Amino acid sequence: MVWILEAAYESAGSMKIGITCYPTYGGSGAVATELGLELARNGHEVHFISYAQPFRLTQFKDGVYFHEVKPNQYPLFEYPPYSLALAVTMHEVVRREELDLLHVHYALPHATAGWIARDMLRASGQDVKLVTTLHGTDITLVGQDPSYWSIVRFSIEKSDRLTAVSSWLCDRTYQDFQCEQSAIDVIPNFVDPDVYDRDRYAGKHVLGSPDERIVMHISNFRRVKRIPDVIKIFHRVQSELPARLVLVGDGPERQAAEDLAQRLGISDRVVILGKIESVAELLASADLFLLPSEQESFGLVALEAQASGVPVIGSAHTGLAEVIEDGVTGSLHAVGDVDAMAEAGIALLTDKDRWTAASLASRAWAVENFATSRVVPKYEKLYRDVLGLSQPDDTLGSDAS
Ligand code: GMT
Repeated sequence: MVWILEAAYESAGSMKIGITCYPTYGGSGAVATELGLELARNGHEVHFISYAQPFRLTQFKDGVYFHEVKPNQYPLFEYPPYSLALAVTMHEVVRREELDLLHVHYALPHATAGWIARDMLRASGQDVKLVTTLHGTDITLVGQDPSYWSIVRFSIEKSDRLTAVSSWLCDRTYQDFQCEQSAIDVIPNFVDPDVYDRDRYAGKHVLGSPDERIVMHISNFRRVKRIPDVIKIFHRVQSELPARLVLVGDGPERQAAEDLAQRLGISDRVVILGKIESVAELLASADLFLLPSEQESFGLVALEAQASGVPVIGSAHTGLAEVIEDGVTGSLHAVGDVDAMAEAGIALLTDKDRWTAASLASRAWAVENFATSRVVPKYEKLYRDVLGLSQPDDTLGSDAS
């Protein structure tokens, strides 16, 4: 589907940007979509290119277009070559819409398809710049698989600019791919404080009864999230106070979560809501958020929780250390240390003053450091830089690097 806007798009300083991301439930698709929507609000023209409409792109927005990639199913193909079909659609859209740059989210295979599209364009005398944002497992897990490592390295090196969502991920990219560290800009993920706002939904007890503390976890239920640890932490918490665990999302570990809750005898305390696209109202009902992941390059949902005034307990030595102010907006513990995580949770939930201080600090920290209006201009600055355009006088100084 293509959304066509009749009016000619002409405004000073505006850019035409193609965005490719995974459209499915997940942080990288959420960030890419929120970025595109904010860029459009800032007067740029944005073209999403993917195999399905991104899950957070739910309605028509002025200046926003969606181009569906349709890989042909031919009986010879056991695996239809999506990356090639994506490259062809990128090439077509850049030519037809005269895009200035392609911004791809998650290196595999998006940076590779972007590189092919850019080279095809160059062969016909047209140019487009390629910006790749590294999100996490494209570098740390999937990117390390021998069947992908060399193409991920090659593709990120061929990008005109690279960004990583945390310094932790930047360092990992350098270590795991021996890329030039200085070549990567760290631009953190961001949150809209007007949407993720506890006060906005105040008084709405959408979950549980008022005397119960709501402990929440939201993810795509992959192994890296350590869902059994979430259940074990909650098991200890609910033995000390009336509490309910609300799990949002779906994925391969969901059944194991249900089984473990059953074995521990806490099934009646655990609610599994499945996939929910807008989680702001749910987060506003939560008292504590758990993210005990094996690794986490950023943890967008931890940021959304904090903006909603929800302290977060997470894993130390991951990108969460840049997102959670340890001991202030929540706490960080060694991966797998469910006892320490449970104790920290109980300490917060049983001390009203302590919880209130952590909740207010969480909100303030998220708004001051990660508000959309602070972070998105860093991408705009980077785009202008790579395109050799002058910067408006009032953009952020040099802190996009
Ligand atoms: O890398 C992934 O696991 C997928 C990706 C996603 O699409 O959800 O998650 C990563 O990107 C998010 C957005 O930048 C980050 O908030 C997540 O921390 C990161 N996941 C991991 O590092 C496990």
